[in-house]
Amino acid sequence: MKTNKIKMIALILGGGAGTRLYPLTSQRSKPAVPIGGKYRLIDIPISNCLNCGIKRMFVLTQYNSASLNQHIKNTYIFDHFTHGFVDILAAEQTPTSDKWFQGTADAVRQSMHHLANHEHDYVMILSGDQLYQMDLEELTHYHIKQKADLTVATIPVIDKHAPAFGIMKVNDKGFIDTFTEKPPLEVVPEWASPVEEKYAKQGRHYLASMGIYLFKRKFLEKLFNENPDATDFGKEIIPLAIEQNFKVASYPYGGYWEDIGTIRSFFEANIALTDAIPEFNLFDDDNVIYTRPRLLAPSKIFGTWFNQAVIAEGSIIHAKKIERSIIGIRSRIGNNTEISNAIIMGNDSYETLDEMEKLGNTPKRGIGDNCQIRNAIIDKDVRIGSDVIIHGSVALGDTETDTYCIRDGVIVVKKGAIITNGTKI
Ligand code: ADQ
Ligand code: ADP
Repeated sequence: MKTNKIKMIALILGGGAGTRLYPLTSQRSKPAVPIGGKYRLIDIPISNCLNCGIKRMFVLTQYNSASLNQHIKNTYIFDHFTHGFVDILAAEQTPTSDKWFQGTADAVRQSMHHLANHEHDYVMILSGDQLYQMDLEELTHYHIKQKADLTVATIPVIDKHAPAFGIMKVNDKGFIDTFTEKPPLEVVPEWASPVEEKYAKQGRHYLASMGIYLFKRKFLEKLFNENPDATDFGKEIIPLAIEQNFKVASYPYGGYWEDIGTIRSFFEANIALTDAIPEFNLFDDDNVIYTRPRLLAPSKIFGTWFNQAVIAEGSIIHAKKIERSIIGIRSRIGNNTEISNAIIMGNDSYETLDEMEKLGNTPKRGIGDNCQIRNAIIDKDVRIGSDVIIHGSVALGDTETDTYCIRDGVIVVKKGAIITNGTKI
């Protein structure tokens, strides 16, 4: 592919503190959060890059975790003809800095010295918590055609969503004239732009930055050198580049794109994968989503009624009914249990029959008999006993206990939690 000849390095912003995805991020870094039953968040941007011929990537994360390391090391293995790599750069103490990444631009700035060893003319910056399949090669050709210093991928959004994004105005040559990071709702109407009719009909009058940036290497270095205090792309770097009259292009994108940075959006994006024809397509030979090959056994099912369910491999399911749910790898679900609108992340390993015998009153790993689970996320390695009811609902306020959290009506059972027989949440 042509992008191979274009000397490009991709940096994937793997997450700040990860507080918005808590408790899924309490024991792992954000890129390692499981999604779609068998993938991890980081697989999405990495697969996007690989499908577009970008084979050199750094994942920038606030803190490293064993599971992230293991996943990357065991999944993204390149042969010596490819010269590809996926390396994790965690915030680190250096002789000049003892601080964590202070923001997105600071994360990139602190990582620049690692890039210096690799020949490159362009730096692609991607976000680690978005679900989308974009042709990054087309974006690159657009950037080159426009002779831009920086290109920002842009999507039209409705007024209510605009305050969550960087909003811009673009001139008829495709360059960004003005940019405001997360405008308050009152001023949003001032930022309306002429958009294609199909977007106008949906009320999507506002051009939002997708947090996907393509920089000329020299330009990025210049911006960092001249603005040593800038720590964030949206708040500082992008507006500064526009103010200083550099060529900042907008690359219009119209496909599926979902920010999955909060529990609610993460939950909905996962459940949407159970639709008959989901907007995010996992069944596409040309856009494979890569993940760790685990060589698990096929799943075994005993009389369960399924509707819109995504079932990962290695599972043993006796349940009565499973609907609009994601069932993750190595899940074990007991008799007569009903699950709907739920994400069951599965298990990291199996319990042997011997181990199960020694458990006494502790429930087995997985979900027991006669349970009802709805509007919930069950993290990995959870032990749910029998006759347990877990019903998430928007009527429930946000709360936290040792074993679960409620966020925007979704009950999230924490990794490794033990929920005893008869519990009702
Ligand atoms: P936000 O998504 O609010 O806005 P931010 O929370 O800073 O921006 O995160 C961008 C990406 O970088 C996320 O993947 C996040 O996890 C990661 N990240 C954040 N801080 C980090 C850090 N210190 N170290 C490593 N990674 C970090 C941005 C832009 C907006 C744009 C939206 C689109 O600022 O202009 O509209 O993205 O989602
Ligand atoms: P997560 O990020 O999902 O919380 P972990 O940090 O627990 O994941 O690590 C998951 C990895 O650890 C998996 O690759 C799994 O193979 C391995 N693992 C965890 N527990 C065990 C175990 N008891 N035996 C073998 N492998 C395990």
